[in-house]
Amino acid sequence: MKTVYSPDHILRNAKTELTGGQLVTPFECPQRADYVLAAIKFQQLGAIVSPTQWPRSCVESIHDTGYLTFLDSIWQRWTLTGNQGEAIPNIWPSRSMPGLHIPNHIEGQLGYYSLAGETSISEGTAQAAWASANVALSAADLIQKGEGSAFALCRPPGHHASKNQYGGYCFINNAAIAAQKLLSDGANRVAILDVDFHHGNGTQDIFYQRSDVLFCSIHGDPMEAFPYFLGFANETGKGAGLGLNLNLPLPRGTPYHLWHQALIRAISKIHTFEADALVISLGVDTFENDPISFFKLKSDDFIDMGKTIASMGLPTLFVMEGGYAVEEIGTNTVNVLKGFENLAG
Ligand code: SP5
Ligand code: ZN
Repeated sequence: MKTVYSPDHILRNAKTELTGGQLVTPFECPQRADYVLAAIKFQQLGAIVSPTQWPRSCVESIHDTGYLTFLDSIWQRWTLTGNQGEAIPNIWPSRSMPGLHIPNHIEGQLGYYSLAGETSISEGTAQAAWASANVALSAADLIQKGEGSAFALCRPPGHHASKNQYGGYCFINNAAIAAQKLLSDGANRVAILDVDFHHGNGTQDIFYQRSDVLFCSIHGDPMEAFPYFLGFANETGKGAGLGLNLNLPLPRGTPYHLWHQALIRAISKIHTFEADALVISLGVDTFENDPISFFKLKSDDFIDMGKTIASMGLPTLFVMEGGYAVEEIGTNTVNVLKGFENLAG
C-alpha cells in the first residue's frame, strides 16, 4: 500500500494545549508522524509518495469560505493585535446567547469558529492543515486511479473539524474532503468508518443530511469522553440522510473482543449501503496505553482490525486521525495497514 506524506506537517507545532487548568505541550505533536513514517519504512509497507497541490475548491466543497479565510489569516491578525501567546478562544456562542452572527473582533471570531478550547492556533498551523488536506486528496486520487488501498498520513488530523469550526486538534476535515473527491470522481456512494477513539463529530455533521455518504463511528461514550455533545446512538441522520448515520458508543475499559462486535455491526451497515468506496478515519487512540483515552486495545488487536476491514472487499482509503501513545503509534497504525493487506492480498 502506498503512503502519502508531507514533511510540512511539522509546521503544526503548537507549544500549548489547555488541559487541567494548565498549558501543556500538546498531545498532538510532530513526533507522532515521525513515528508512523519510521514504522512504515521499517515494516516495508510500500512506497512513500509526496502529495500534489489540489485546487482550493476541493476543500471549499466541504468548508465555508469565511472559515477558511479565518484559518488563513488568524495567526497574522493575532500577532498584529499584540498578543504574546498562541491563539486560544475564551468565549463561545452558547445556549443563553446563540450568537449566529460573526463578531468583528478577533476574540469573538475565535469563539465563533472553534468548538473546543484545547486546540491552540500557532504560527504555521494553517499551512500544515492545508498540506494535510493535500495529503488526503492525493491519496484519494490514488484510489480513483485504481489502487485498491492507500494511506494518507495526515497531520494535523481532521475528523472533529466541521464545515466552519476547528477543535479537537483538527482544522480541515481530511476524511470529508477525500470522500467528497471520491464522489466527484465518480463514486455513487462512499462509506466513512471512523475508528478513532473519539466521535468524529465534524464528519457526522458534514454528511448528516446526505444520502451519498454513510457515516459509522465506534467511540468512547460521549457522556464520558470528548467531544461530549455529539456521538450518541440515537443520532441516525436527517432528511435524505435519515438512517445513514450509525454511532456505536462504548464504555470505559472496552477490550478488543467487544470493540470488534461493534465493528461487525458497522460492516453490516456498510454492506447494506452498497458503498463504492470506503474511507477509514484511522485513529489508534483506542490503544490501552493512550494517555487521553479509555479503551483497552492491544498492539496485536490492530492487525485483526485491519483484516476485518479488508473483509469488506472495498477500495479503501485510510486517513490518519488520532493516537497519542507516541512511541507505539507507528506500530499500531502500520499493524492495521499490514493486517488489511494480508487479507486484501
Ligand atoms: C483527533 C483526536 O483524536 N482529537 C482528540 C481531541 C481530544 N481533546 C481533548 C483532550 C482532553 C485531554 N485531557 C487530558 C487528560 C490527561 N490525563
Ligand atoms: Zn481521537
